[in-house]
Amino acid sequence: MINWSNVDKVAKEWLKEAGKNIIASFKTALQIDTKADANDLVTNIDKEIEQYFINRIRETFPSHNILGEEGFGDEVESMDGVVWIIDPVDGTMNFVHQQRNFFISIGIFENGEGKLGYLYDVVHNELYYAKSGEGAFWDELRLPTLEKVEVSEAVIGLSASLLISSDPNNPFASIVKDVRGTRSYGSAALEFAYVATGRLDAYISKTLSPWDFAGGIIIVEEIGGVVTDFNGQPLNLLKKSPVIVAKPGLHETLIKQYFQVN
Ligand code: 2AM
Ligand code: CA
Ligand code: CA
Ligand code: CA
Repeated sequence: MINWSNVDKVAKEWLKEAGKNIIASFKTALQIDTKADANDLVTNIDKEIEQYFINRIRETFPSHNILGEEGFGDEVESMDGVVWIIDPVDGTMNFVHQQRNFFISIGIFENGEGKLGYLYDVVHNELYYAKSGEGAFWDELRLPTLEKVEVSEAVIGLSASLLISSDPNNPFASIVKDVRGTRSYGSAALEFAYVATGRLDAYISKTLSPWDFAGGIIIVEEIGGVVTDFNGQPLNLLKKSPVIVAKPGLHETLIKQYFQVN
């Protein structure tokens, strides 16, 4: 039997420690590289923080598997057993350019079921987390269940790049016209935390990787939010996917009205 309270306790300690290390790095020179394209950044801090978590997890829970964005973890091919999915810095461009609006994201799963989710706003020292079946929290504050909202009253997060399209029926352009407002924060983890706290009613992204949504999905689903791909199908925790995360009702309407048009 896994002592989840103990896993939760140490995960929180490690998050705080990692956060302190990131803040301390603001005073040092960053080493910035690119990955898939010129806008896809990675720094020495992304790598160091991922390695920090992996070292701690391996010495404390040697049987657990780890999937990390920067590739220092295991080659995870199945969700069997306990799997930690880690994004050491979500919003690396924000980290590099703004020194804010970046999060650490961790989701811990047992046989594919979300058990513990963490989204850590390092700069504000605010932790959003959920223990499956026991609620979701913003530090000590329990987050209420998410309520339904109409499209016309919704404020949603999406990237401006979704609007660059020659398609006259671009669903994202229609959504932008119909909602109350849009915001672009550049960190999927932040946007999941904002949906969880009601600061956003929905967040839409064309491609996210497992480490972008693993922590967030556990928190948002714990309080009745809905997370799927654009067809309304559940996300595969080991694959890249389009993602729509929203309050109940709004999620169904967005899928039906904008993505399931024949
Ligand atoms: P990252 O900063 O950890 O890479 C930016 O819009 C959001 O999308 C961030 O959460 C970012 O995570 C994620 N993202 C996913 N794939 C990306 C890519 N190829 N380039 C930049 N950001 C990406
Ligand atoms: Ca990245
Ligand atoms: Ca990410
Ligand atoms: Ca990252």
